[in-house]
Amino acid sequence: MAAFALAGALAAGGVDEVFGPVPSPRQLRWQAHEQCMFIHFGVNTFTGAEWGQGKESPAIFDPKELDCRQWVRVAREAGFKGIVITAKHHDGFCLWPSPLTEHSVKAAPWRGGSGDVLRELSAACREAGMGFGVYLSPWDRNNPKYGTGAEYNDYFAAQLRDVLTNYGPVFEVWFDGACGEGPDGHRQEYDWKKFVAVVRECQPDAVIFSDAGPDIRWVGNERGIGCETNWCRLTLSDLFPGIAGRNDELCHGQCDGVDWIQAEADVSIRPGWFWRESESAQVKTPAELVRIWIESVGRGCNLLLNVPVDRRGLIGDADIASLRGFASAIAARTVRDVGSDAEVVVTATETIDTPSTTELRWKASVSPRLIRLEEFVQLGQRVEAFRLESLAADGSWRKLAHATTIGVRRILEVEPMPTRAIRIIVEKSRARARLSRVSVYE
Ligand code: FUL
Repeated sequence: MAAFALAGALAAGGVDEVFGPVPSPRQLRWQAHEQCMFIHFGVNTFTGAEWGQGKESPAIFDPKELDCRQWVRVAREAGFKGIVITAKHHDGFCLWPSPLTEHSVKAAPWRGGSGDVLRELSAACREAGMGFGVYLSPWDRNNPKYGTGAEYNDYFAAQLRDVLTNYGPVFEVWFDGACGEGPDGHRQEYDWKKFVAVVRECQPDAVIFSDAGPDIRWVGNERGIGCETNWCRLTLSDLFPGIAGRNDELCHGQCDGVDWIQAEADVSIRPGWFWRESESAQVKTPAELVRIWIESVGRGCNLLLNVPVDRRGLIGDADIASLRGFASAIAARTVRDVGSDAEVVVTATETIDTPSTTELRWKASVSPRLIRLEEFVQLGQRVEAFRLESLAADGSWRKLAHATTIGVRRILEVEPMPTRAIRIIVEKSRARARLSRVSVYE
């Protein structure tokens, strides 16, 4: 990694000021995870449904071989830094023995009714230094209070408190915006302010995900794809979780948004979110996962890849094989960063109208294949357009790539071509460009 530019640019441009919103310490910590694993698991695993009705009998939940350490091992080998589990999906079945409902593992045959998936998973995560996160669906098709307004909101807040105070540190709380009708046809108005306050009080370091923050936003699609132009900015007062018809904005961000909100790109390794036998032949291939990685992590999102656990309580062989292929393909692409061998020349500019150029020069020729850029986002996201060029044998500069935003990170695949120099030309920036990393992989 060439972590040069900030110092170089500061020297050339003097002390810089913050431009627009910047990430909080908890957002920065989360950003560094880059990729995490999602796990959908619950009664749907045993019925084959994607959305349970809330009437499923807990008697069906019996994952006889459940082993959370296996999940964590698979996640770690694939390069994930955290796991987010569906503690409760829309059907209301709780994977922990919630004292607030009978619709939980308490009523299941698994471990004689004394099992607790959150306990086992949080312990396995802690043991391996893996982040532990929870998805808790506010939509609850089982609970009779759902649709009553304040009464249900108090119930959900208490359930949240239960999950967030009994299982150690939680790195991410995932709120699904889905809001269906209650048993009597009434809709529930969620009290997001209250829910957020509970998270802040019980787990101040956890980031909160929803369609619209307050810490991380949904990327606007369930294909795990970030937008080419991606601003880590939104004006939250203009949005709310579950908002419909704004997916494009969620994908691009709002370039003038007043809050720092990075996108999380979620996608399943299989067609559905929950495991079903019939989809075991449709697990995404390593090549498909690499493409998703380039278009999510490489476009400044964090990736949340769902790997559903099967009826045994294990991650299946097909999913493991694909994840291994994915991890080794990424490792092969990022094995050596020749950026650190380069002499770096930064031509920072005093004004934003003149392009600023960062040139990397090598003594011997290199063949870059993957280039990773990062802005120093602690001072705000700035770059709007840039191009990459490489020095040809005849001394002319050839275009390698042309792109828009950089932000948290930008990974570009380029046609390998031997060269002794490449340069990054920032063509348009909202304030003076500040790169904090340039990695060049052969
Ligand atoms: C959606 C849910 O309705 C799906 O079932 C799934 O959990 C997905 C990640 O979020 O909103």
